[in-house]
Amino acid sequence: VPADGLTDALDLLQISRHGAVLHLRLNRPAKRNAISDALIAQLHTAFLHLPADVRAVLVSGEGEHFCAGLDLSALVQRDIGGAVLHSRGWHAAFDAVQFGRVPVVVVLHGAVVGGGLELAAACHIRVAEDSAYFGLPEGQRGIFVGGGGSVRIPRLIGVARMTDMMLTGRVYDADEGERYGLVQYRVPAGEGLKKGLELAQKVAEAAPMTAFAVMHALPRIAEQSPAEGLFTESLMSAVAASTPEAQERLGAFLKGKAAKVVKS
Ligand code: 1HE
Repeated sequence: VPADGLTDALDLLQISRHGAVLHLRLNRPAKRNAISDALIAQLHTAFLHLPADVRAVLVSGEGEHFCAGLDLSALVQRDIGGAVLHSRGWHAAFDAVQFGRVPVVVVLHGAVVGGGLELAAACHIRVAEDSAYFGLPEGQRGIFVGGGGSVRIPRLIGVARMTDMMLTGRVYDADEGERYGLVQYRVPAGEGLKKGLELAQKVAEAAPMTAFAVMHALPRIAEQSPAEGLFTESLMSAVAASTPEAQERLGAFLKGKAAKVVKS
């Protein structure tokens, strides 16, 4: 199915294809999908080697929980240099998720905690089932986020809410997650994969240059000054509009052959 014959080597991921969508399941349910060195390396590898015809990725977790975060057994007795490199390894893996070739939809259920929330924050569209809950137990464990959470999570919910989660151990439920912007979609228990796949299939139909612009330009423009952001926007919009695919889609609309925008 996927990643150029890598399936056997990626034994902590369950990988399947649904047309242009590649589905990656974290597959360590006995350890609540805790992210070990092997799992982070496999995630990184999978995202670096997506087959060329994949246009969207769906991520989910096997078992009762999406992900229990960092495999804490791996933290014990790591030296300072090793710990910095370990965190940088997570950054590289999650950058490959956020700034890869295709958008990523993630389906969340049960515990979405610590590094599990950091992984979710690196994805582009988050769907939460009713059972999902979000926590940053790093404070209780005497550690800090290391998988990009301090950069990505405040951009979703603000520094104040993340501070509260880390200092008091506050856990947000699926309702709060939706209200505060941790997830864009909320579905009943058991319906996450259906919704996630439906969304990933829609995403896979987006023109590749539009998907690229959304993934790569939008977050950068958000960090730029308004003047620089507007200029980047002009460049990106000219690049997108000049692709043959855009010309084809615009032509189809003008001939009355493309879908209109309708209320959902
Ligand atoms: C683990 C881990 C883990 C479970 N590392 N082994 N993350 C945390 O602090 C979350 C810690 N985990 C939990 O709070 C709970 O396990 C859950 C709420 C996620 C799930 O509870 P439950 O009752 O369904 O399962 P369990 O019985 O607690 O766990 C089942 C097994 O998974 C058990 O091992 P076993 O050998 O006794 O069967 C647990 O020890 C194991 N397990 N979670 C290692 N996290 C880059 S920096 C990121 C920093 C962080 O992510 S900090 C947050 C770490």
